[in-house]
Amino acid sequence: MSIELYDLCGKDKERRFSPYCWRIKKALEHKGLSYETIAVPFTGIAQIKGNGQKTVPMLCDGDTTVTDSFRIAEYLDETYPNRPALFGCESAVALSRFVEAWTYSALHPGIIRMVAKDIHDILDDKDKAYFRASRENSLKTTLEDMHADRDAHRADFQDKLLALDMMLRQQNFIGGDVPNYADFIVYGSLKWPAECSDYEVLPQKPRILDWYARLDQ
Ligand SMILES: N[C@@H](CCC(=O)N[C@@H](CS)C(=O)NCC(=O)O)C(=O)O
Repeated sequence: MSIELYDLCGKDKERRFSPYCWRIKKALEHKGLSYETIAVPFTGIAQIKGNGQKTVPMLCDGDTTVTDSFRIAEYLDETYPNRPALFGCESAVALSRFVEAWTYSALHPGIIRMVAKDIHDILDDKDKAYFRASRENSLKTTLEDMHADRDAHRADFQDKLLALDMMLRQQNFIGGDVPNYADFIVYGSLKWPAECSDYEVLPQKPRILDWYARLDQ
């Protein structure tokens, strides 16, 4: 039985925009594992297998169910050690945890403010109501106000990518010569706005654009 991945979707079930789910889709492809995705809207997550799940991705591999993207990546390396590594050693796991925390704290605040209104607009009516209420409550502003300020949010966000640009002067991937899970973390978060919005968030910096294009295949 092939691996199943529960993947967030919009009103159009082919619209897949979750940064955490993209990390795992890249991880599965890197390991050469075949999988199928099951589309789930925000308000369907709690009903997955009737277990009150709070977030996606959720991966089912035979009788094993794993949640949380980082934990899923660790599971894939532990379970399929003879396939290309996502980490390869304990220090890569530890460094990837830093990359996960940096991505969440430095990149996600800008991304959500640039595209929250666009995410809302691609959801079905039930998800729209849930998304507006939950995000306006957590971000303490309206979707429309964030949208109106998005050029300013983009300038701040692009400044945060300087570290990636500087690193790419030395090497092709965060993983070195080949990508590892840390690349998929950052890539997944940049794929998020690309899949839910037409707004161009990436800076016109060739090293970053080339790195993204190498991963976006
Ligand atoms: N730490 C979790 C975070 C997953 C997460 O936040 N997923 C979002 C989708 S991008 C979600 O399911 N949100 C549910 C909600 O907002 O109700 C992971 O790495 O898997």
